[in-house]
Amino acid sequence: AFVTNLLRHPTFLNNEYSTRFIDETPELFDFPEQRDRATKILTYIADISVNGHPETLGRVTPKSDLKPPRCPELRSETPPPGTRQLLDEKGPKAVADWMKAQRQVLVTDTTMRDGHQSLLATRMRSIDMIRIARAYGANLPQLFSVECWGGATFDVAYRFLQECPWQRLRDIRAQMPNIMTQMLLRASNGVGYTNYPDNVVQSFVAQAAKSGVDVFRVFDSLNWVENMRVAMDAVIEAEKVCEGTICYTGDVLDPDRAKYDIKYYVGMARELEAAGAHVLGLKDMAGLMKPPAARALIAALKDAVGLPIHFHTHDTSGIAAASVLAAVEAGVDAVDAAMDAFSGATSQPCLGSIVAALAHTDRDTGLDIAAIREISNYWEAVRGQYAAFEAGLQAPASEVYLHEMPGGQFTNLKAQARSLGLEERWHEVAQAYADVNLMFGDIVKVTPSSKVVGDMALMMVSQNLTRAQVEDPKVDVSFPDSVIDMLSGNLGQPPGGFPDGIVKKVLKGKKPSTERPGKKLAPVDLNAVRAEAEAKLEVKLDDEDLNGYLMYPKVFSDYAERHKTYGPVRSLPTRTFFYGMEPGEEITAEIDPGKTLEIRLQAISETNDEGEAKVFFDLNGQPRTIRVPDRK
Ligand code: BTN
Ligand code: 3PY
Ligand code: ZN
Repeated sequence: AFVTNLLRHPTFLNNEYSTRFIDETPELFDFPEQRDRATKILTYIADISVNGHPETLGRVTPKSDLKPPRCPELRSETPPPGTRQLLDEKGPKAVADWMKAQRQVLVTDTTMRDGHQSLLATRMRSIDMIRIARAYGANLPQLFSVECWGGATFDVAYRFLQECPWQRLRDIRAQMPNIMTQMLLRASNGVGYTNYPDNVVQSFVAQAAKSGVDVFRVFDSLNWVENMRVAMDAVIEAEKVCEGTICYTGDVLDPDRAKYDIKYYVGMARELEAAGAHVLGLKDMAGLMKPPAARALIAALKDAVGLPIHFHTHDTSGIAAASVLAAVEAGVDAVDAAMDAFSGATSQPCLGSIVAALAHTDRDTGLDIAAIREISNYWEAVRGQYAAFEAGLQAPASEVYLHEMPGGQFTNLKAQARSLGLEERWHEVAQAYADVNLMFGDIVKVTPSSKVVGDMALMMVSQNLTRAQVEDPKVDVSFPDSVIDMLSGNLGQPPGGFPDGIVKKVLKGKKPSTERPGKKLAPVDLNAVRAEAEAKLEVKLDDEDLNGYLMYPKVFSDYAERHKTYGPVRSLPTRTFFYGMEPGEEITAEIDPGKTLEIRLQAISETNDEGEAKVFFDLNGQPRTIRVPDRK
């Protein structure tokens, strides 16, 4: 192994070594660990090749003639300075001033976060993002930001992809040093589904800033600004861009939905400005903002606050690009879009088309449409690898105006409905979702409040309960835990509070809390938790690990346990990760910069009497055999 390391070392290969090379090159000696990690990866490949991946079994398989994703040529060797340099040199307030001073519409690319969250159940792996990040920096340096972190991507990375979300962030940041990275943060709910103690939220934000997040889009799932302050203050403290965000629901032009009228949103915008936001986010998570509403609301917000406005929407209805263009006419400063191949339906509207529509106008984005096409071609090939996770909308659906489900929830809830045998009754689920919303007092529905509404809707359809029955004090109903939790006040307060009748019924007369949930949660002793978790998992936890554990103790622990067995599987090609290898196939996996494993699967034996199969590999020229249980 030492000789292999020596012969492969770039310094040695380039004839640049001196007599002290061996003494000065400690990595020549780390073969035991490399061998260990290689064995782990081979164990993973062997297992998946024999048994299949539990997540893709029985699902659509990628086309066999799929072309591998190819990165475009870089248009510049060193990435031209962009928004990241502005933030680092002049700070977040300067970023906000610059945004307002621009005529050009600023564009955020959401492909690496909301795009795949809304189309592929959040299953995109880090390797597919990191590979293209350099091309973003070199070829699209005018982008305002790249949304690539937070929301559901955090727990899905640990839970389903067996990889570290923090490492993803650091790697994207390193490859794309000139464009601001952006994350979605659920305020006091962090990147989870529950309200965390204040110091956990603060620690998480500080770590995210340190690991590479530049823009924090902070929202609250009930639009309660009071519950956003801890997170917003932490972002401001870290000197990153605090995008204080309004979640849009209802229809500002519909007199029957007067609860969420222009006055309501203007009031919230003023509160966010007073709370110190640098940018005002307008988050239309379900894609409800029709073009005339966008025109009216954005004009009103521009009038009311001095902050630049950043508009986010979803194309579920098929009309989102028109809303974006209406927002642009009304003077919006920045908009979100997904790269063409990851756009449309429950995702964001199409980035290339928006850029083309604005070209040669006074609000031209300045983005290179050919560069966009090339990057989108890369994404097209990437998307093909994830065919198993496509669950999408076949056509635009105005039904979204009925149910108001967030784009990121839609496919998820549909899958949940399927698993309960309710697939055929999807339109009833949609109607129930709408009914539950009104029963809860017409609330904002976005993670985590959207999950609560979804849980209740599924329960009603599966038990054939109507809204009237659920509200009837004489009908006995056993409510989902998430409903009890929300109506107890544990996610905070919606505008106007929850209706008394339903609260009484759900809580059986117990008094709900109307205080900020974080106020009564004791601070967590971070060092004690770290020591405890290290002892339990028998691994050292760095600060990133600790913050992952604090958000998701069980999910992180399971990840850490699997990591001991399977090692750095993040470095495997996506096809291998989900489908294993065929005899005769060869792949490479870069487990560390410059440390590449060349893996060839030679053969798979018959399963023996003990139920084990042998998988024969060639690893960097050496034969290796791995035995795995055949669980088929
Ligand atoms: C998951 O549990 O769904 C995702 C993580 C992968 C778990 C690995 S895949 C190989 C082995 N076989 C299993 O059934 N689980 C582990
Ligand atoms: C999330 O919180 O993950 C969302 O995408 C909300 O829209
Ligand atoms: Zn979204």
